[in-house]
Amino acid sequence: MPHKKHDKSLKMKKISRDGKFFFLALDQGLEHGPLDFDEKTIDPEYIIDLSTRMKITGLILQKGLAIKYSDNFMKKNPLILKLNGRTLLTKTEPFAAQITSVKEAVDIGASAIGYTIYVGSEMESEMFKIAGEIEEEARDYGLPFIIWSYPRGKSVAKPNSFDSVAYAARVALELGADITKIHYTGDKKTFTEVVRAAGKCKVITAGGPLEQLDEFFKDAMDIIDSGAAGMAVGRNIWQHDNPLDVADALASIIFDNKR
Ligand code: FBP
Repeated sequence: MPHKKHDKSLKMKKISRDGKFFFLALDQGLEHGPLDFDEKTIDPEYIIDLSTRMKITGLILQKGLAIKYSDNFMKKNPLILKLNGRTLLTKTEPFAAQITSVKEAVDIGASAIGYTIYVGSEMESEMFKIAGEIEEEARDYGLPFIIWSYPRGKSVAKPNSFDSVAYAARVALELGADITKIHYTGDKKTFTEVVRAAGKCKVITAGGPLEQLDEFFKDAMDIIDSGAAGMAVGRNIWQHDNPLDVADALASIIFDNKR
C-alpha cells in the first residue's frame, strides 16, 4: 500500500492539453459487442494504431486491450483504464461490475481511471460504495478519477433531460470525481447549468451513436462553449469513413474553439 499521497495534478496534466481533454473511447467491445464494428474496426489493432495519429490526450480501454496492445499505443497516448463494465445482454437493473483494481491500473501504466455509475439504478448504492473506495485509492496513487455518470434504470424516465444530467454531474462531484463523462443535454443553455452543477469536477461528454458530421460538430462547438472541458468520443470517430479527419476537426474544436 502506498504511504504517501501523490499529487494528482501531474497526471491531470498528462491527460490534457491547455486544460482540455480529448479522449478516444474503445471500450465498446465489452459494452456493446461486435455489432459496433465492421470488418476493419473489429480488429482492435486497427483503431489503436489509428489513435496514435490523432491529437488525443488519452485512450480509454478495458484491461484486456490495455495489456495485450500496450506496445501499440503506450509510447504515444496516455491510458485511461476503465475499471468496470457490463454488456448489453443483461436484463437486470443497470450495474457495471468491477473488473480490475486501482493497483492493477497503476501496474499496467494507466494515467487515469474510469468507473461507470448508473445514477437512479436499484444498484446505485452498491456502485456508490465501490466508487467511494476507488476514489480513496486513486487519491493515494495520484491518479485522476473519472466517473461515467449515466442516469439509468427503470425509475429514470428521461435519462438525457436537464434534471437527470445535472443530477448525475453533481453526483460525480459529490463522489469525488476529478472529471465526469456525461451525456449532452442538447442545448447550450441547459448544459451551461449542468457544468455549473458539477463545480470543480470537470465535465466531458460522451460521443454516442454515429451522427451526421455537421450535427456532431455543431454539438461539439456548443458543448465547449457551455464550459465543458472536452469530449470522450468513440463511434463518431472510428465508425466514420475518415476517422483521422474527424479527429483533427474535433481537436480544433476542443483545443482551439474553432471549426
Ligand atoms: P461512444 O462515443 O462510442 O458513445 O463511446 C462513449 C461511451 O461512454 C463508451 O465509453 C462506452 O462504451 C459507451 O459509450 C457506453 O454506451 P451506452 O451509452 O450504450 O451505455
